[in-house]
Amino acid sequence: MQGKFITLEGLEGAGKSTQVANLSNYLKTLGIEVVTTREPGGITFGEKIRQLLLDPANNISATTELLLFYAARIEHIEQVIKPALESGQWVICDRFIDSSYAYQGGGRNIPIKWIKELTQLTVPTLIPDITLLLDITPDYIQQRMQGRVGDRFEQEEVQFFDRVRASYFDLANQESKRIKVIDAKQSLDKVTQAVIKQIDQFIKTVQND
Ligand code: T5A
Repeated sequence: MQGKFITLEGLEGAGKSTQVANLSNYLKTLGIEVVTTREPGGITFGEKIRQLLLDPANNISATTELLLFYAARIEHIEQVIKPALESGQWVICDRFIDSSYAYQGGGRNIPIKWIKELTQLTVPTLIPDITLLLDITPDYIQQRMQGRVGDRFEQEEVQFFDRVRASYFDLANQESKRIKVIDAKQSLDKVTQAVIKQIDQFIKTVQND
């Protein structure tokens, strides 16, 4: 049986990594085999590209940034995501293609149609089965990131994150069946409950298919 592909999206500090871990533990209690991974990254090659992309010392164009995300993504899909799904495991990925639409499209103003074309060209067939969009407003970023040195994205101005957030909402409106918005400004416990509720509903639909 083909596994299921779950992605988590949202602004910096929305709680994605925390919820990836919580959700993985939850699915394991249901007897589901889970692989957790992240973008950019997931494999050594991707983690090296991640370092390049996040290093504030690297002054690169929006196009270079976009192409680097896709270079990392192509290998990540081929080496990690597809093999896991084909072997029946469920994959939980911290960020995926929606991040490119939101950050490079919304944040950096790269035309969405270019990103769509690049996606068609490079990774045409892999769409998440469900995406949880953990929504916070940009003023939460600082609060959640206290004590951390900001990476190249975290040093962006608030307007950048406003555009990213708006772009995420556009995606959620266009694909309301796949993308479920969760209010991530709530307490950690409440967000965890909301995540599990969405996944329980998703599991029911999978069982009914
Ligand atoms: N990017 C990525 C693109 O531009 N295009 C792309 O195509 C892709 C794939 C990746 C960067 O790359 C960009 C986007 C990003 O800028 P990243 O490190 O993967 O960077 O992403 P971040 O969002 O920066 O990851 P973070 O780890 O910083 O944020 P998380 O995972 O959302 O948040 P988390 O779980 O680490 O939580 C942060 C803190 O908040 C607390 C946690 O305990 C932790 O201390 N917290 C809460 N506190 C109170 N209430 C809650 N509900 C909380 N939830 C978590």
